[in-house]
Amino acid sequence: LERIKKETFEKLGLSDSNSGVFYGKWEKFSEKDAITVKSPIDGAILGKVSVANAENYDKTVASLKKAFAEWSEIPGPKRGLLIKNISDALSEKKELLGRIVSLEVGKTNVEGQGEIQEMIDVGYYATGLGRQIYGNTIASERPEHVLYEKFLPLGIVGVITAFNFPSAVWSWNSFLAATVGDTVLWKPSSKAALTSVAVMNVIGKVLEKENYPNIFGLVNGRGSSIGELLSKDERIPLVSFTGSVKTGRHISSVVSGRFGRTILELGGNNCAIVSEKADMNIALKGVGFGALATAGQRCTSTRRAVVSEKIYEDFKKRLIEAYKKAKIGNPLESGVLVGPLIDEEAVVNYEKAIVRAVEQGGKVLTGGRRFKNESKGYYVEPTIIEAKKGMEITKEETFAPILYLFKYSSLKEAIEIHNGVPQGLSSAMFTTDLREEEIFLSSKGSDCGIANINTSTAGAEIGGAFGGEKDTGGGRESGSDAWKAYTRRMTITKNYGNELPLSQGVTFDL
Ligand code: UN1
Repeated sequence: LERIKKETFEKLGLSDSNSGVFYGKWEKFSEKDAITVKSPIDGAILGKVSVANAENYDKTVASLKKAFAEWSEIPGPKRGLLIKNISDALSEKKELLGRIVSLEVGKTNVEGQGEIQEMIDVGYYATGLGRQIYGNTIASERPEHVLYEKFLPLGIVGVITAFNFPSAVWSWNSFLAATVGDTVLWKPSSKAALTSVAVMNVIGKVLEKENYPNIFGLVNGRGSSIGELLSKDERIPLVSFTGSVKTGRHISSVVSGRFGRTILELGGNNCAIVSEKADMNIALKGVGFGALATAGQRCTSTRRAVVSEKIYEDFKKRLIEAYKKAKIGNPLESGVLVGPLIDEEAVVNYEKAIVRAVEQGGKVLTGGRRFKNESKGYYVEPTIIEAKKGMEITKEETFAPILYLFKYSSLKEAIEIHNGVPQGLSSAMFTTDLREEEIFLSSKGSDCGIANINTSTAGAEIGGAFGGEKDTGGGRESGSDAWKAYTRRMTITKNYGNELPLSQGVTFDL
């Protein structure tokens, strides 16, 4: 690990002490309150990242405000081309950046690479968007009038990200926001500070080479102080937040109190319904991937499986077998499917959830304990718990590989269990029956923002809009027309006639 770290750090321009504040140039490293980044793989210190203070926070926002004046004037297709150059640069460094993600947050090698690929994908999507920032032309009720709309840049967009997708979720927001003409202030999770520095290092060089103003600012921080400054900041008309329901609720009230806008991507408690008409192999793989990938630390992780009573015992047996085969350990080793949790606190939360599940009548079918190996990393055994309907713990999101298994006898009951939680991000149904599938996708079915048939709740592509309902917060990011959220819509009525006819038949003889 030491060797991998050394090589990756060198090639990405990282050191033991890194500045975590960027406003066109890097602020000097400061020891005060610096974040000490530990690798969850073995608990070893990777390096330090300094944090922003009120003064350089302000400097960063001021630089973004200045940049906005210039950047928003540049034509969309040109802005898109800059994002293309950024994506090209990220592609060149993909392997190294993916490795930093693995070292810092414990993703397996392929998942670390996938994370960077997700940034590259959304970057190329944004490049095309640069030529497709369009509004509608609407039939006017008045003669010789044109009614149409434009989507104009909004200003500075604040993006607060979580540790589990430390760069991809930032890029969903930032690349779209920049393409529509905004500038972006990034406040990363203090658990993923190094990744933010590595990414901004690559991007900063492209901005400099292309001679564009500084459109991306970075302010690392610990605790809530920087997030709080950002939420209250009148200069930031939109705040996109990914994280817990509790923090999201707070940010939402602060930002809406000043009539700012938010995009919220909060908790998920995603469920897969497995019908007796499912293709069993696909269902096992789909549920297994959803529950185990990123050690159950995705917003889209499968946390509940509701299985038809007709196949319940068979499915259960085979899923347990699959779990027992899944290799746990150093995520950079080939063949490992389940890496560590992010930190000790996450392990404790996992243990507490299991104790509560058992108290509430759940039965541990496999796993349930901290996973011991020779390293000091934060490993746990992937766990399946047979659950009873209504168990309180199954309504919460525990960021760990814990899967609750339920049995159903009718589709109506399955959907009731499926929807019976406060969150509404992702969902899945495994079936080959057209009727069941369409019910699941109808207004009587899944109440989530994302629904999947015969594929996992996790692993959404960037082309669709990403986000969910209820406590998930209602925001949409990434593909489809999610870009509109980063703009202000202007409705335009133009009279090219020689009279002044009024709408709704009103006359006004002045
Ligand atoms: C998240 O967990 O916040 O759909 C994002 C997925 C990934 C993104 C997850 N593409 O699993």
